[in-house]
Amino acid sequence: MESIYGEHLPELLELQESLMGRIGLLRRKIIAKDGVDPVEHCLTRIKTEESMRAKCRSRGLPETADSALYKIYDAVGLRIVCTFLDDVYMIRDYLRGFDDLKIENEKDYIRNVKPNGYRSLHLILRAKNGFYAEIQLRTISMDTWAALEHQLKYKRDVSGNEELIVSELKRCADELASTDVSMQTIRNLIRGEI
Ligand code: 0O2
Repeated sequence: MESIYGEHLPELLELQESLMGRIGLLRRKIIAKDGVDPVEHCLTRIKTEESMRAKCRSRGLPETADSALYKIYDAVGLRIVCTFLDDVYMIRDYLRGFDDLKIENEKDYIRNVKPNGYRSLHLILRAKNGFYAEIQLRTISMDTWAALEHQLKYKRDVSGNEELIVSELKRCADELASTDVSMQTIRNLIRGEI
């Protein structure tokens, strides 16, 4: 079967590489300025064929390159895991300043937490070549929660305990979020910023 990305996979790979390069340069610039790296780690992926086709179906879109490239915006994905809460917004502000990239949409699930407790800042970028990429920015705590929750979602046979599991996951997310705020406060105190 032909790839859902048609002949455009090399361009997606190019966009992915260029964004990772930009993030690398940005980190070096911030380290030179502030002496610390605001990014704990950064991951990237091209959405798999299977996952992209499933997303098209779930959106009622035909499984075509047009859907995958122009109707769904996360064929190229980057996840930037930051050390502190403020760093998430600092990186976002730097990204806003990249003049060859347009931020088409921003979803702030940190300020508007998802009902299950998911937190992250999602940016949809559009590159000059017309292709989109999704950048997820989050703290280490948010990333830990999302990774564990993602794994648990695939565990079946929770019959009878569903409500408890959902509320416990939400509680863990909120506790981690409160730790993020405390850690940020400690850093501000150390830096003499408060
Ligand atoms: P994958 O494998 O991570 O790519 P969008 O499709 O992004 O334009 P949508 O569908 O409203 O818009 O998505 P949303 O809610 O903005 O975020 C989509 C991505 O965020 C997901 O990608 C996950 O990576 C992450 N995400 C969102 N909600 C949750 C959640 O409750 N738990 C976890 N663990 N991750 C979440 P995909 O497409 O699901 O898959």
